[in-house]
Amino acid sequence: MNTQPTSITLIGVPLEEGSGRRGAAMGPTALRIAGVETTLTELGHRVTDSGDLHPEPASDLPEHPKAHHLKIVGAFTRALEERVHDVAIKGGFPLILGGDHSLSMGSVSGMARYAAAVGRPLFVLWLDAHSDFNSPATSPSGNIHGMPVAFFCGQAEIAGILPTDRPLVDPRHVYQVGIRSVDPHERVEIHQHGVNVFDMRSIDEQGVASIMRDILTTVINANGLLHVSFDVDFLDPDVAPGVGTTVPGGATFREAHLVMEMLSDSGLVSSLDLVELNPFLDDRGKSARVLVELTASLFGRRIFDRPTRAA
Ligand code: NNH
Ligand code: MN
Ligand code: MN
Ligand code: MN
Repeated sequence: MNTQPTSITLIGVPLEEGSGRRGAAMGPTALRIAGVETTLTELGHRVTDSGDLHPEPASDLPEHPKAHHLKIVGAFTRALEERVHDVAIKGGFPLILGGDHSLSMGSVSGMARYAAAVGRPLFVLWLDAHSDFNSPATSPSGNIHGMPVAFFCGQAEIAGILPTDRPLVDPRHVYQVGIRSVDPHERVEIHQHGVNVFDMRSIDEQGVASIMRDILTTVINANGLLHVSFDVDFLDPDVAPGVGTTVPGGATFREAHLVMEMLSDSGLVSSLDLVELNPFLDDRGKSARVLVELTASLFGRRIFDRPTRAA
């Protein structure tokens, strides 16, 4: 096991306006009730809960017919970018309690600024049923939670939320695992920009262990930082029903668990989003508990310790 005691800062992001339905704003509360802080403390980490962000809507941003609730999502993006960067630059690990997936425009941009400051490339592991590579021009829904990857790769400049000269993520440093719902334009875009996609068929054929080993080797060889963005719908709906956009045929509990254990062994993870949990749709806290369980594995909980092996 390779998990050093870590200074973790919890950042609650009660944002649901990016998702086109209500409920995800209760995500941070559900994750707290499911025991995220005590679970991590018991594993030996120092945990600080910095509370929830509550930014005022950004009055300088326009109403946008194809990017719904831009003033609210934009305000959260700016506030979270700043908070995540500040936690990382002080040596802390930002753990973001979402909130819908549009928040990753802020968290990943904040980590990209931090990575640029320390001179290391940022890699992103995107665990999701969806590619989230739409832009206002291509989105079938206008919901910004389908756009964050395109945004932090510089491919969806949504009306000046953040400066265009900010550090961007190289799309070839994005690894998407668990994908099974991609819109027609996204298909073209992710291919064109070189995003690495491991869809459910790859998981079936190769297994998550082989996929993760390859990804982690690439990050190690590049001396990279690794941001993990965990969308609840990565999991099969039977495992985690508490999400607005269930897609059948997702990752099993064991597959997700193994991903987290291998991430933990690698010691490469710099930051984590837990997103799209919708407690209103959940089954008696089941999905919130699963997320906390998986987070514990990422932070060193083991069934048995194993001799360390190279990734
Ligand atoms: N691709 C669809 C859209 O852009 C759905 C996105 N929904 C998600 N993404 N839950 O993870 O509207
Ligand atoms: Mn998503
Ligand atoms: Mn999704
Ligand atoms: Mn493009």
